[in-house]
Amino acid sequence: MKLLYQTHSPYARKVLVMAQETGLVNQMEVVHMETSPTDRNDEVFALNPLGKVPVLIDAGEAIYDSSVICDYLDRKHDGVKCLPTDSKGYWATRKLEALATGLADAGILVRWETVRRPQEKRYQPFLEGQQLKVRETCASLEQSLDLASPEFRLGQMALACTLSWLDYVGLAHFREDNPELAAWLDRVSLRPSMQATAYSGTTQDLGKA
Ligand SMILES: N[C@@H](CCC(=O)N[C@@H](CS)C(=O)NCC(=O)O)C(=O)O
Repeated sequence: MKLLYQTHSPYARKVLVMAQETGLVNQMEVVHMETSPTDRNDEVFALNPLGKVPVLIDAGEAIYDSSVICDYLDRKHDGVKCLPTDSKGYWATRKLEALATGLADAGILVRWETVRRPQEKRYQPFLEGQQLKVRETCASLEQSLDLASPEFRLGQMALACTLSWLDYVGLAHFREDNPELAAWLDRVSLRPSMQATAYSGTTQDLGKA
């Protein structure tokens, strides 16, 4: 299998953390790809018409997005499933993953309205709307997540990748308001799967390369 990856993507890291946790990483070639909506990557577009990574190539087929890849990979190993098989566990995991992915989406939009978009094109109400989503989601997780649980399934993997990405890009203020969540992140960040997939690099938008 080949994974088109990006070293600073929370979505791509979620897939690689899962591959590490399940041992599937040993069957995978991981290739870094730079992507940005302002800078077309032909190699990625040839496989995913959305032009986004991660993309998994297996048996000649391209699979995307990160959530679908994780589901696909979970059917390819015999260890503890990252998506629980019981209904209650499955839906709780899916919901947490969706929240974590949405949190990454909002964080990326915050970056567009701050550092990525040219200053004169930034829109303050939109920025504030995305910042509100980040704040509300972190506050909700601080209250609702079972932070003492040792469980580390797809939902927790996605959340760890998103929160550590917020740290990585300088949006770490969620830590002040949500100390339990921050402590949880620090704890799960010690896992070998997280240590092996630390972020590096930065997105190259048009005109910023
Ligand atoms: N929903 C997608 C999001 C993937 C995504 O946005 N990837 C970014 C890298 S962090 C990307 O490739 N962006 C390029 C673009 O938006 O054109 C997933 O979960 O895989």
